[in-house]
Amino acid sequence: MQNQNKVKLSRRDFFKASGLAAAGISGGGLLGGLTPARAKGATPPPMWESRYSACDMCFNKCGLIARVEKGVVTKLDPNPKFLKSRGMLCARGNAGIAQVYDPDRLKHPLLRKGARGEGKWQRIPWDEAIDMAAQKMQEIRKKHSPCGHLFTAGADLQSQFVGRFAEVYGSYNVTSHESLCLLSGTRGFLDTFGEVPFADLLNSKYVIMAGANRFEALVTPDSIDLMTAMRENGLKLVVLDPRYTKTAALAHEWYPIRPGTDMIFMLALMHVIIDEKLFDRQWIEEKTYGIEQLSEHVKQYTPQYAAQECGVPAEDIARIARELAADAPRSMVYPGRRSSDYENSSQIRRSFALVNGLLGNWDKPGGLLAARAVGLKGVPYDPPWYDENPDDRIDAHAAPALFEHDGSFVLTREAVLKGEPYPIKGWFIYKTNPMVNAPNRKKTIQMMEQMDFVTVVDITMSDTAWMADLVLPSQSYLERQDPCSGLQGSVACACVIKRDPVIDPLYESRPVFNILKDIAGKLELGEYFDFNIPGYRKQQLRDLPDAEAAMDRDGVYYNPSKVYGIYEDRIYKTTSHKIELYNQRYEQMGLDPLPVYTPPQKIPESRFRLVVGRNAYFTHGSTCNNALLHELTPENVLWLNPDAAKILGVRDGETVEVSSSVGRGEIKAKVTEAIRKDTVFMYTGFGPLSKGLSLIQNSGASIAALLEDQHDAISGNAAMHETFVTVTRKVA
Ligand SMILES: Nc1nc2c(c(=O)[nH]1)N[C@H]1C(S)=C(S)[C@@H](COP(=O)(O)OP(=O)(O)OC[C@H]3O[C@@H](n4cnc5c(=O)[nH]c(N)nc54)[C@H](O)[C@@H]3O)O[C@H]1N2
Ligand SMILES: Nc1nc2c(c(=O)[nH]1)N[C@H]1C(S)=C(S)[C@@H](COP(=O)(O)OP(=O)(O)OC[C@H]3O[C@@H](n4cnc5c(=O)[nH]c(N)nc54)[C@H](O)[C@@H]3O)O[C@H]1N2
Ligand code: SF4
Ligand SMILES: [Mo]
Repeated sequence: MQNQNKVKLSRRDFFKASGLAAAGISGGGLLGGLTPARAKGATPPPMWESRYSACDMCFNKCGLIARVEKGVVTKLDPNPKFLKSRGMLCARGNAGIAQVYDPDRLKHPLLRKGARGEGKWQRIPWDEAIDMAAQKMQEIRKKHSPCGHLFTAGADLQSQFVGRFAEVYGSYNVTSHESLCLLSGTRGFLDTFGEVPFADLLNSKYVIMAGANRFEALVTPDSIDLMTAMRENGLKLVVLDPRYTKTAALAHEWYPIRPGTDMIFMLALMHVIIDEKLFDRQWIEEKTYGIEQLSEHVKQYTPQYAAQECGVPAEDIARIARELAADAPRSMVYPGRRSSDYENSSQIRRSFALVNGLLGNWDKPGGLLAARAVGLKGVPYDPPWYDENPDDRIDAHAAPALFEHDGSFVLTREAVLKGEPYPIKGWFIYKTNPMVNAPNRKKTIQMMEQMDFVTVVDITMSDTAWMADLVLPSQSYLERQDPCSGLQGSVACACVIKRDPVIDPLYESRPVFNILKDIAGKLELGEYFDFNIPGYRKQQLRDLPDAEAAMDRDGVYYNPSKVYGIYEDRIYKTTSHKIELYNQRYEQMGLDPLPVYTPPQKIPESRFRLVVGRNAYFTHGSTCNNALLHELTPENVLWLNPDAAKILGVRDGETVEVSSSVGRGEIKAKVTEAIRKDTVFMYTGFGPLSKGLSLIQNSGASIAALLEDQHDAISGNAAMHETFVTVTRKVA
């Protein structure tokens, strides 16, 4: 990644473009706002205006500057003042224009006419759409109690309003993308450190990256800081991945680990570190709980035993342990992000956390960091109480340590399908696409089919919208006004951003805030939405008097809060108030207080393990149909190792049939050394059901149709790497 160059180029371009370079103005504060004051008659009026916004092509929210000519966005550039992304905008960020002006965008409210999923729609006016949504919600609430309605929202600055609406309407049943994404990792780290850490990659010397792909799955500032530290600070990167990813390609060492065995690798690292006394005794005594139990526990996990299981040679495991310990606390096992992998992912990720806890890679330069103070405030409200409601969420107790606000999508779906412990008959979905991103598409279809009414708010006819009753066109991120959002953690960010419209809204699109406010009004809940976004922001910013002006001037506000040593005067939010090497709460709950390795299920004869992942120029299911990005990834293909291909008689580029216990698909094979013999891989988002995504009709296969819906035993997070598939050559 040529980020340094990119920043310089973009800056130069920006100054050249805006005429500021010629005016001899340089540096700070992006020159006091983006539309510069000019001496009367000195220069012709600008050809375009530059406006701040924040990218929304993925969750990272990188700061951007939109060039607007006659009300049209003609270019998106990075905001050089935005440190979290180090002044970067990735390929997807640049392609935001193609999302806003996508001819496939939803243009007006649509009501289903034919059978569900048949694709027959009737255009209706907004008034009618709002009335209908409100009336259906009222009916469902009366018949089944407020908890008979499910609300689902994805990663967005306005998603908080969906949560607020659900709460005042009275439903506890709220899910999000998070239980398909990171909750098992969150569990593992939260139950060790009492909070979820950020990685100080820029200042680190040694990083083990397992089950993460930071040079393709971009997370800012991590992706850029990792590269900078490798180039400039001598950081050593060790990657464990069954695929030869771009991250693996750039790493100092890559091990094609046997999938599902990372835990024993981590336990063996701890075996060596403890056996050879490579940890800081004072740190362990003062800050951690349970070293005796951990020492006893890891005795059995010798590098030799681990090597047999995970395939990394024993001498390499021992050497990596020594190297990692030698660089501690400026070293880390990187926490990763998506952890929706295995049925024991919470414990796998906890083993990552334990190595860091043992070595003291915490709250100091180059290790894992606590969240920084940003200062943004919540906007409290007092929701009504509904006596008729059941006691709990529909998925309550289906896993021992569910997160209260997100629950588990796969366990919620299971309960909805059974109708137990109570029925759910309404579903409101905003900016997330479970038909594509939840495993086992067949079950999501069944879930849709047994709903009385489904409302989807999206910008395109996603597969989820395709299955709905009412589809409402949303404003894109460049058209809407959003509340403030805080970004905390790492040296680069303790900052606040906001979004203001860069252009007028296209077609009849509306923000979900207005949609919910109007529905709330009809349900006599108007008092809970009796505000506007600027007023809401004022409340969020009540303790940050300088923030609004900084955001207007620079597109971002930074809180100069403490980066390191946050825990010098703070107690850990764990049972022992220390870093829990041994988890007492797990012990009380009957869970393993220390991660116990059990081998992954053996791959049956003639089958492959299917794993998921991404590349740097698409985001899940939401960019496959983007005209600019589609050119780079026009379809998905099945990665297949040459040895496996030979046995199957499959040649590169040939179409194969892939089948699992829940579905099948046809897809071209990509025969490549970049994957283990026992594993196959494909990208997400292709093979859509929706006929409203014109570029990807009949392109590739749906991975959601193939993935089985196992879940992590502790957190209920989806477990997407537990599916075995057969691959057969398609005879023409
Ligand atoms: N370009 C781009 N960037 C993104 C996103 C995007 O869609 N596109 N999405 C964002 C989101 S929401 C998230 S959560 C993050 C996710 O980012 P990451 O946390 O980096 O997750 P993945 O990209 O899924 O990478 C997981 C890797 O684990 C490998 N793997 C599979 N099984 C095993 C195993 O048993 N052990 C080990 N060691 N490795 C295994 C897979 O081959 C894959 O390369 O990316 C974010 N950034
Ligand atoms: N097979 C497989 N499944 C996965 C993953 C994987 O790698 N492989 N990754 C998992 C992870 S880490 C995550 S985070 C989840 C993500 O899962 P999702 O949250 O479903 O993510 P997206 O596919 O980006 O879906 C976003 C939806 O919002 C719509 N949208 C985009 N912009 C706007 C807007 O401005 N307004 C509105 N209203 N809608 C908008 C898009 O059209 C799309 O339908 O998927 C998980 N599932
Ligand atoms: S990483 Fe790329 S797509 Fe994601 S917010 Fe930043 S620029 Fe946008
Ligand atoms: Mo994610």
